[in-house]
Amino acid sequence: MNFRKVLPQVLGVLAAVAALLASLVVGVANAHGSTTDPPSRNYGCWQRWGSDFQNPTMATKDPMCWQAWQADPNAMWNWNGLYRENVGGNHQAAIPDGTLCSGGRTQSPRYNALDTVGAWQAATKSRQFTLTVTDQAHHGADYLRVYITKQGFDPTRQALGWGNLELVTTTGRYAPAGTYATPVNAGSRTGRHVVYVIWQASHLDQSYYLCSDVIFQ
Ligand SMILES: [Cu+2]
Repeated sequence: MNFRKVLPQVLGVLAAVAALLASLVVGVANAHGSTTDPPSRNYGCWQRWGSDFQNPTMATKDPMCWQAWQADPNAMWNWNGLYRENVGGNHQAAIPDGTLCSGGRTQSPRYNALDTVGAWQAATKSRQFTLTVTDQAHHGADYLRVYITKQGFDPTRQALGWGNLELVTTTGRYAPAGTYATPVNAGSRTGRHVVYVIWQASHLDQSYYLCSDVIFQ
């Protein structure tokens, strides 16, 4: 066999294999999604510290992210994977009080530290804002359900339960796309709150449970 003659074909096959592997890696890394504005707890920690997660100053600058990274870095690397399957729409039955931000400790212990009570870094928002869920996998949405904590609830001192939330927005369906945005009206709320989003994906019964910390001006 003349190696020089087959070399271009060998290189062609290698390039095809490399492209296939790259697409598989991207496919895994880009599966699913989260609330990206205002950022969910683990998405925010990934945004702020993903490229600097071993920096010891995180412990004092951003202590809630620090404890989450210590507990399980995969909660941040997999910021898009906080979901349950086959809940059948019975979200409150599937998610006990005190575990709302980990989706009822889904894939435990990966996301458990997202339930930790404390002063998570919060995004400043006006009371009428646009909420965006990023769907890297283009699953579509049967609906987004947006709750906000009642005025007076203090997420820095109290564990979050269903009784602390008020439903403020339920959307219709979204065709598969990269992002789904909805206007949200927080009414007369002021100060620190948690925005809680249920994203019911459309490709199968897969529901996402997402806590975002905000401060309303
Ligand atoms: Cu998914």
